[in-house]
Amino acid sequence: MIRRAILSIPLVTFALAAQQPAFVPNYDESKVPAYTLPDPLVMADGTRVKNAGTWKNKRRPEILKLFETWVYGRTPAALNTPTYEVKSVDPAALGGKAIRKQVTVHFTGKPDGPSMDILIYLPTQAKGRVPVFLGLNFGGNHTINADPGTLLNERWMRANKENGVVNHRATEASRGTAASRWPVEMILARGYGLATIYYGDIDPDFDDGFQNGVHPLFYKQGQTKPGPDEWGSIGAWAWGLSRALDYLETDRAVDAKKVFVMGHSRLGKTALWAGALDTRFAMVISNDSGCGGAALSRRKFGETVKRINDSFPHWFCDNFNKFNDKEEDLPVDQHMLISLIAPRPVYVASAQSDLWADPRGEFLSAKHADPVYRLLGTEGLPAQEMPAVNNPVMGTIGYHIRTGKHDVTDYDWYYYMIFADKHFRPKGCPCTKCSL
Ligand code: GTR
Repeated sequence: MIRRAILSIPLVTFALAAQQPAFVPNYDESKVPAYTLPDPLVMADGTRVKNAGTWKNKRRPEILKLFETWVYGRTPAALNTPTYEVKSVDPAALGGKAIRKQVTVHFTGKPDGPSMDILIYLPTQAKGRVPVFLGLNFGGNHTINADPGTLLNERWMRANKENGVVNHRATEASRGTAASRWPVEMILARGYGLATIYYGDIDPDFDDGFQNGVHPLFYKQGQTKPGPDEWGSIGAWAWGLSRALDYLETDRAVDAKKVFVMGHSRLGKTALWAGALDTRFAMVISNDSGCGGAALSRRKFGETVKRINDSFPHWFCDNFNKFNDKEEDLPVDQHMLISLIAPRPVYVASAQSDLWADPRGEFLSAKHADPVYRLLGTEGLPAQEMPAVNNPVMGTIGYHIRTGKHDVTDYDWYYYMIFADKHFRPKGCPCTKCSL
């Protein structure tokens, strides 16, 4: 008996190991498999898309449906009952540089129902309606700047001792801990506004079977979780961005036709999906969004579809699991996500040591979306090859790879604003700082 028991231990261990071998990311370009990308300009029935009308009325809806069904899940429409509660307005925040507004969106109109808090900074020196960068943040609105007037988020946070999160709740020590990613003063000085929301207000970022966050608001009678082709957390976060835009459209100080949705990493994936779903976003910025964001899935470089689905089962729709280790069977790849943003300006940024997010795969997505941008009469991406490090390229698609790690830096923001200037700054603007 004893002998059998001893013998069986390594067998069990082996069986477990065989089930779930440790994931070893591929970082070797020569081991990227040969792959063929689906052509964004060829319909599912083989017809070639030759004009903007066919793109807009046929192919674009077809691609959007494929992403909804197989990748991010279907996103419900807005509820028609939201209310906006302006919690505070300070006309002279940040030493007089900013008007700071804090607005709570009550999704169902009920003051005790699900809600999100938008923090908005607008430059005090602005003459008319202000173009605004809109992005979700990871740690609460109070983390983006040390501003003592910002409301401290009271919701669940990821454990993070360094950032002053205790028992999954923010403390005063959390203020300003993400300031390096949000150069508020620099944004204001260039005439732009910034609006931001804690992503956990919309859906807390852990797998609880979709009982918290906004998903249950949409369950049909008897439904307890989203169906295989219904939205996961990325879908919910993107939905929240659109609800923020609904509010911004009502704010007379904001130029709602110039709202630029921006996000980093998982929130970069979210920004791209939000920009694809909601054409009111005038410009989209993906910062180091990687797998399930800008990076091509078929390259299997760094993080892969299986790995992301295993680590974060709540981010995508359940159908996406069908492509674990079978990226070549996907009816789409991520260049088609970027093409859904066309002809609106889109900027994809990578970081040199962020191999997990596959910088080359992010560039190639931008490049393979170029034919759609050109068909729609825009400049597309003016680069055949991946540009050198710290050499941004900018057409209607922009791309850069900077030195450094997975992060958002002043360098990234500096070029996002140059890109915004290029596309949205009125001609003859007296500002000399922003001319290319
Ligand atoms: C990683 C994940 C990436 C990226 C990143 C982040 O753990 O593998 O896809 O989203 O998290 O959002 O910080």
